[in-house]
Amino acid sequence: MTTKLFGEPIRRREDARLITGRGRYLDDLGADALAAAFVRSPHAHARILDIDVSAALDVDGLVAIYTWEDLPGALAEPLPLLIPHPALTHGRTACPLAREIVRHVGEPVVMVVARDRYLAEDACSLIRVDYEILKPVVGVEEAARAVHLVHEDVPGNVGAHLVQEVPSADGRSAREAVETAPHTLAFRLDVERSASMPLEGRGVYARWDADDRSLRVYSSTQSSTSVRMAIAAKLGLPLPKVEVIAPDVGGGFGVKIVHPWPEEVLIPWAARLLGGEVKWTEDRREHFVSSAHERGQVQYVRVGFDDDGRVLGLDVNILHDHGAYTPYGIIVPIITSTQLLGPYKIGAYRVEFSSIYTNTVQVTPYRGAGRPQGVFCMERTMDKIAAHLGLDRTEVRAANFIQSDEFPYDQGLIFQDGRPLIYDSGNYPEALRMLKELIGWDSFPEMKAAAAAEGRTIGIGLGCYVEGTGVGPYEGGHVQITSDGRVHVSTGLTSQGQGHETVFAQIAATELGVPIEKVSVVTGDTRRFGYAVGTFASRAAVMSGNAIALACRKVREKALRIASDALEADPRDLEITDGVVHVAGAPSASIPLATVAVLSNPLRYAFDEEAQRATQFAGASSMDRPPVEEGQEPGLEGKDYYSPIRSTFACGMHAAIVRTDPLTAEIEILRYAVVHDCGRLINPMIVEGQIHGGVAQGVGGALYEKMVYDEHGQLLNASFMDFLMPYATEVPRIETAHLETPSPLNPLGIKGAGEAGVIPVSAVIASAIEDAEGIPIDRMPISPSDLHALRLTR
Ligand code: MCN
Repeated sequence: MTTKLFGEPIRRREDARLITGRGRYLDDLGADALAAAFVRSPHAHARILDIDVSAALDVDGLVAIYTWEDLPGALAEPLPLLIPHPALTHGRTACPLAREIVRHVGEPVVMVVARDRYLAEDACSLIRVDYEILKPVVGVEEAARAVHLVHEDVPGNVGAHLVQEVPSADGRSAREAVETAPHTLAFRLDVERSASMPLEGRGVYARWDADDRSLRVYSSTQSSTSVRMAIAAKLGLPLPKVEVIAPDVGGGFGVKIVHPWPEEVLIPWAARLLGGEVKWTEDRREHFVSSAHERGQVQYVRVGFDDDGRVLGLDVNILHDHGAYTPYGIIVPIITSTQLLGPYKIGAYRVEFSSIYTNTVQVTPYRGAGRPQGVFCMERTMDKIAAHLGLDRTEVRAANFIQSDEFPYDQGLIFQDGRPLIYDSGNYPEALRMLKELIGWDSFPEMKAAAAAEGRTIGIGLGCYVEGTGVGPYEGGHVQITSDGRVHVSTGLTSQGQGHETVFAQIAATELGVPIEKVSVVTGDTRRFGYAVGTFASRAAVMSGNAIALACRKVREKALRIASDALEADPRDLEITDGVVHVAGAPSASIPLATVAVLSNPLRYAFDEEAQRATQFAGASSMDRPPVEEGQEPGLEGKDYYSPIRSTFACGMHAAIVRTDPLTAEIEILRYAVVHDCGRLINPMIVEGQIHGGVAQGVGGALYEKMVYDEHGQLLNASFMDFLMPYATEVPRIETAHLETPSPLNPLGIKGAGEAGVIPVSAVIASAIEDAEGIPIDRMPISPSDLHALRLTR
């Protein structure tokens, strides 16, 4: 490998297109398609008595109106429950259109198709649905009391209940260890509901080809392959007759993962039924009330520790608010409960969670997926131990760290993929040392004193986490070199702004020894790559990155074999530089990869210069067509898959300095520092961008974002006027340092980075506010009025 691009901070190749308005998003497509709109439930819990569409039938331009009764066969069934789990004894999913009962505001009840969206919305407004209002269940603790039920057949509103227990080395249970420890603390932590809020909402555009009896579907999705499988299954079409393409996607952050959304099966169905094109683009209110939320957990903690702050026993009980349905099973609380321990080795651990139904929109994974709640729990615990013992907060963490010679480290828990949770590599003491230096931890007391002398209140805080990334089961890569010397890379997972066009090209260019300008990358298009899982769980770099590298290695080997015949040299003596294969040390004995690509195909016509040149090397006319050797395939292309034995664990540590206003209780982040370890970096600039974006989202979760429901299950702040998100003005400059402990689990030594930034932010900001104010901060987000109220209790 002579063209080194892996590890270089090169600029994102996709940005010129995306920031100059040349991106092609879902709503840029299908200008002539019929438009769909939905009548959605205005009630949190109600029985549908009657649907009267008669007034809507007079709308000029109306094409069709569908209710649940119109849905045929499998389409009328509840949508699939994607990740079953033995603890999920009462998993529930919704039908694409509501059947009899609605269980949250925003649940789709009627689909209308019309000539354009305005007419479709007009028709929606004329449809009368008679409801019998049922008692709504709102608030997870209220739901757990089970005075009323969300699903009549789910006792106690409990969808799942799980206990995992890891005893101490001497066989004591966590509860015993807590009770017998020299010091014990008990407290309750509350993390509010929030949501991923991509700037582009969801959307689907489907085209039925009556001649070919096939569907082409565009969806703003994080997994085109699973949307394709769902459409084929629900519509009874053979898989090859369905193509799904993810165009440019304006953010996903989890909400567009693999679950087939109702609209993703209804719109293609309507397109086939109507024999044409149908499109639906989600509006912002729909996104608030009909897509999905996350976070939303109440956590009760009991901890026992010794005089040095070492945790001897930790007992955590989690109430997880699942909303009305569980399409992903218990993935979020299981991630919280198994990743909560972070970089620490704890004497004995017991975690119990109950997944509780409420009459609110369903909960599905949002960037970080349960980890921000877990880290909030663990890091608040560390700070409380430090405060109780009068120790420095970094000392308590250091006392509990897994050491770098203890890997692989088995936490004794079962991870979300059903396999043992084993950390592969890391260096937590070094990460903390780097963080303390970056933020100036040791000199902060003088800074604080100086600020106090000027009447300013400042505080410093930190938070540490470990994140399982790169989950399986597999991802693939396909690489083809064409006779113009260009390299075409495709992988089935999709992109929502992570920079995949750049990093995958960096990997291919490095592996094949070609200039990056020659490499093009396609993602999320089932025409190019049919088998794939999707982009979530910070898995693209690990999964597709390694698959592409493996595919490139196959192609490289083939190229060297063909070139060695042409150059009459041993393949082991060959190198590829700038797209030319040459004998090491003898650059004149060379053959361009473009020519090798022509030679790889016995069917050669002298269409171009490269083909003519190839005949010189082949020593025969272009009409001479030797047979393809046994075991070989024509063409210079290769495909490979990567399937890990288990996840690889990234780590990070963040610190912040905040100022709190003595009068207004306004909270300002003065500095924010990150030390991050995602193994070998493919592109440090992209990783920093990912971390910065994640921290910005984390600042939202720490200070602003919160879904406010009233007792009727109405979401009171379902617009960007009322749901606060941080702007550039609220996000501080983020100082970042990288630590690279390669993963021993995959050929490229990489770990994921896409979610990292968001994970500890609430814990870090809480730690800093607590330091500034001297008041325990046990809930997130915290607004100036919350802080003011807390001050009054002091
Ligand atoms: N990378 C790298 N070196 C590493 C690890 C990662 O250069 N050692 C690069 C990757 O090549 C990729 C980026 O960093 O370009 C993120 O990589 P990875 O951690 O594999 O995460 P994914 O690509 O799988 O992205 C998913 C992740 C998740 S789970 C959410 S949620 C999220 C996120 O990425 N949603 C995003 N980042 C997002 N960024 C944008 N702009 N939009 C979203 O919706």
